[in-house]
Amino acid sequence: AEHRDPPAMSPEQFISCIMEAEPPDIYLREDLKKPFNQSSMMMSLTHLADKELVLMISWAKKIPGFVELSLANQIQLLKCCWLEVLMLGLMWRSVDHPGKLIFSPDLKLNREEGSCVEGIMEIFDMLLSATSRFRELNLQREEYVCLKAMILLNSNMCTSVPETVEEVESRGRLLRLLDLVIDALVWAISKLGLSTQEQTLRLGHLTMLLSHIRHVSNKGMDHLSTMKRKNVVFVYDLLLEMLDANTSTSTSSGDPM
Ligand code: AOE
Repeated sequence: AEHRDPPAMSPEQFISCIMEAEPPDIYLREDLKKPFNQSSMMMSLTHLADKELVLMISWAKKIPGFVELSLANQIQLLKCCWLEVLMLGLMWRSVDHPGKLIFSPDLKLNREEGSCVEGIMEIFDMLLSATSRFRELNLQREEYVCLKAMILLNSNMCTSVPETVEEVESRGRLLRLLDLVIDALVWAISKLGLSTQEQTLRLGHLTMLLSHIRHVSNKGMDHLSTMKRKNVVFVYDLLLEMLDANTSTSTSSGDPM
């Protein structure tokens, strides 16, 4: 599977593949003891994110063409975008619940409940406003799955400098994969019965929202690092293990994070 080109598929086929790749809802199934305090809320959120990250790896592997990228490239992409992908998923789950963040069906928080974790309300507010923007735009499921794939595939576009021949080839495949996703988003928008001008504007508005999500993700990262979570290395090993499942020769590429 090493040197294959991105699959030749119609936007319709591509979208149906990534719709099927969507991870299921995650329940915490814990006795979520409200009222929360700083540590119980952070524990619940972290526990949720851990479960979601495992599913995110399976999700990525189901995106047509992703596993044909070099392993180093796959890892780099997931490392760059995991919080953005989690955040977009959160916004999608919350889009029909104004004022609430639906972390999971059994963990729904409003901004006031954020007051027990230092600095989290500011992040909640940014997440809530981006969610309102998606509500205003009446984001459709087909568009949502395209945007999420775009986040993954675009996440290291301006940071990675390919060095080996393999890396250059992998980057080429990545760029063609991004073209597929853009075509898919354009196709999804074209199904909505808008004028040509309105379709162009919608594409612009939706893609501009991605820069806000990157911004919120950076703020969230800053916040998380002040919360000093320690088992990042564990998750990195898990990531490598899960992506490298079919490759027996392990590449010892780079430092965790
Ligand atoms: C957003 C969406 C979501 O579904 C869950 C969560 C839970 C925590 C939330 C975050 C969110 C939104 C921003 C918040 C954050 C808590 C504080 C911050 C509110 O302000 C995120 C909890 C994250 C826990 C850290 C997990 C470690 C991840 C390490 C990743 C890694 O090492 N690698 C290599 C990437 C792995 C990719 C698969």
